[in-house]
Amino acid sequence: MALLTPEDLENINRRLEEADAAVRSATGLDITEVCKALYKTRPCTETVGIVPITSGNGIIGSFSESLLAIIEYFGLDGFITEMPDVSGYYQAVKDEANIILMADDNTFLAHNLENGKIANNQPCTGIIYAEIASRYLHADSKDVLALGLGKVGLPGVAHLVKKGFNVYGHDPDEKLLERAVSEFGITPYAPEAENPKKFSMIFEATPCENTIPESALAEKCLVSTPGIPCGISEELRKKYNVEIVMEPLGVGTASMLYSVFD
Ligand code: NAI
Ligand code: 1J1
Ligand code: MG
Repeated sequence: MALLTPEDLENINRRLEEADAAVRSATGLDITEVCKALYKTRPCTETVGIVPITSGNGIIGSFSESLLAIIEYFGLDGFITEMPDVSGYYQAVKDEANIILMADDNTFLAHNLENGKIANNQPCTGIIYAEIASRYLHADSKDVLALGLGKVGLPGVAHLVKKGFNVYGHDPDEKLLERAVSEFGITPYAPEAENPKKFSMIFEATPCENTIPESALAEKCLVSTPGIPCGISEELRKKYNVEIVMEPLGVGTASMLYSVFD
């Protein structure tokens, strides 16, 4: 699992503002409006308790602080517990958090203690980046390219298929590709084909660079990607006038929160 680093989280407020502007430019809606359209929920007076977790690779510098900045950016109240782990969870509940946010190396969850709803970051991230891709105002068809069919990518693909999009996908892991073909009916994408297809919407969810082949890029296409590092070079972005939505933590966290609201 590719873990965030403190460098990924530098200037989180500026990154969120840029992502909000990019989502608005691509879809006509901001991040909050996409979340509301996606989950048909709204925040009321929730207080979010953020519990630092020391297990595994331990506390990531500024992870909890970034989550607090993110929830405040989206207009919610919250606090970071003084103690980590079980003691922190106890404090969060005692201090009347309505929603708990906490992450170990494998699972980043949001748990709404009022209504029992629970969310996992990986599917919530895949679903919102896929939703953003699906709402591209300059789309030329219902064809979407999905690169990376793992824990984030596959739920995004499932969401696109459910919304009626034609999904073309690739993952070097043949088992994952086969599963996406058999379970969701996607079309394997072959970049080495003679007349490779071009896409106006690309959803990328890999931990690798240069995953997006030049031959797949339509002029002014949208790349919607949670993947860190970015799957497309600066050079190709400029050459094809690519619109890009990419942000390390806040967009996925907003998706988690709206998925556990009433
Ligand atoms: P994963 O390991 O489950 O899946 C990644 C998949 O990408 C793998 O199946 C791998 O075979 C595939 N892949 C590698 N190279 C490829 C290529 N050239 N073309 C197509 N597929 C390729 O990882 P997971 O959990 O799905 O995370 C994906 C990325 O998303 C990671 O970089 C992770 O850090 C990031 N992430 C970002 C979040 C955000 O809010 N921005 C939230 C959660 C994860
Ligand atoms: C670990 C988070 C690891 C990631 C979204 O409490 C702490 O400081 C640590 N235990 C947090 N997960 O890096 C995922 C979450 C993007 N990557
Ligand atoms: Mg995000």
